[in-house]
Amino acid sequence: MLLLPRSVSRLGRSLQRCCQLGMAGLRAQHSASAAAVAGEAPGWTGQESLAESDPEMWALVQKEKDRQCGGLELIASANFCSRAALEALGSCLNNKYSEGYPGKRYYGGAEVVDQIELLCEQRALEAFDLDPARWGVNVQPYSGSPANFAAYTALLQPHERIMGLDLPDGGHLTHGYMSDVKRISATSIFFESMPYKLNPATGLIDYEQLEVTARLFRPRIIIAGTSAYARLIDYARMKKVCAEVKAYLLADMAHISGLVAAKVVPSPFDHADVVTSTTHKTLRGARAGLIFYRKGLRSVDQKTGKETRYNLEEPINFAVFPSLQGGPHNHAIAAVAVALKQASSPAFREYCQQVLKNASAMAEALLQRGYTLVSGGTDNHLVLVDLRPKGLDGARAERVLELVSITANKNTCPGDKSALTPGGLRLGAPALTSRRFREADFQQVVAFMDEGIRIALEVKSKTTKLQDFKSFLLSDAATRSRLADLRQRVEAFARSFPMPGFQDR
Ligand code: DSN
Repeated sequence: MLLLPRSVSRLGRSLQRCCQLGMAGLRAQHSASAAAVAGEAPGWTGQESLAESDPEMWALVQKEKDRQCGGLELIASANFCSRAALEALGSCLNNKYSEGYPGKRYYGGAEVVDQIELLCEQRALEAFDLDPARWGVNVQPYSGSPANFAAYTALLQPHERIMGLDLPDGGHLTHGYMSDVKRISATSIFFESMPYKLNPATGLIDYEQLEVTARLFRPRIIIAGTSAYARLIDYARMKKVCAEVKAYLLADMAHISGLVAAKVVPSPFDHADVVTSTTHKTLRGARAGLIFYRKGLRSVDQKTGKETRYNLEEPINFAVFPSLQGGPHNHAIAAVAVALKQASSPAFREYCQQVLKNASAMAEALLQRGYTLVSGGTDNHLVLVDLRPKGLDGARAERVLELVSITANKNTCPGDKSALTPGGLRLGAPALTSRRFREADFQQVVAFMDEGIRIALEVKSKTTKLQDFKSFLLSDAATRSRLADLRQRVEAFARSFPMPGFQDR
């Protein structure tokens, strides 16, 4: 499947490039090639391919590509970006500095990147069916964590209060995570955070507790967003709490933004004041972040009739640049624009429908094999398996699966004490669905996983600590042979599916 560098195809590619460069380029290329043929050190032209310029790095990229093709990617936040978006990402747009915003830059020569950024903004609003009179968007955040920090910086004074789902309950670091002994995320260092939790009995967000805590804590922002939660969020209920305590509702839809664009899950835009997202998870674009903000009327006082208008656009734009970031990554903005165009297509909607069907098929297959799922199932793109009833933990399962080319991640379940050996395993359907896996294929994926978990259980019964377990996997001949056999079958299966992106990178 992989293209190996061959001098013939290299020459062909060089010639093709020369044709595109015109006569001056052709001459420069010819002298560089002639020097190479004569064995002289060629001058730097910057037109050498990665394979020519840095074979060591090229080989590592090939190795990673091969790993991705031969593996079953089940990290719930992962996806495979399209070739079209990757072309924009790897383009000359990388070269352009353009601090500021379209029409208001600190550098000249920004006329094209202005058009690119405006196109990206337009496509972002269109992808989520937003009226430009009611919503605006900043497309410059480098990724999701900077987007969240910028949103808080815009809306809050230092040490004002936020509430988000606790990280061990399926929230995110940037929703104010702190441990019992340390403020971990900058969002808990520079702001005061109070978590809300899952109800351990149901595995669902404990909205009652959230309401009680919000009345006591009086946060300025409540965050509706998750990274390891298999159910839908009740945005209307959270908005009601926000209205009562006069907080903003910020929805971090990073995990589900593709599903929202495809309208296969409820939209946070119906209720939130601010919506943040990454662009590379279910949205399947390049890695970047977005901040959507409301414009226009915010509320009308019931007694006095006094109108309050949103004032989010200027503070959010100012927080992103110049407060927190420098030059926008124009190559990423262009690649996100490409992905947003794709996300508005009927084909993308079909993809997202299939993501939900596949996640559901995975949940069903796991239940049939006797696994316990947090919340009992899934309504979105992921499932959270609670391995504790099987007598296993996520760390051991993750390691065994990794050795058989199945990529998943350990995850805390409600009530877990250790983040290093938590009880759960998070499994997502978006990436493999981009490789055209369907429900029956996910049943096979679960069968492979189940084989791996059985090996993990046997090895656990013969070892003590996690480190012994890991060493045994690599040293015991019989176990190694079982792992090799399973890995070979997993990889043969995985390689039979197509892969988005470039063929060789
Ligand atoms: N790393 C992402 C995830 O796995 O959910 C969150 O940022």
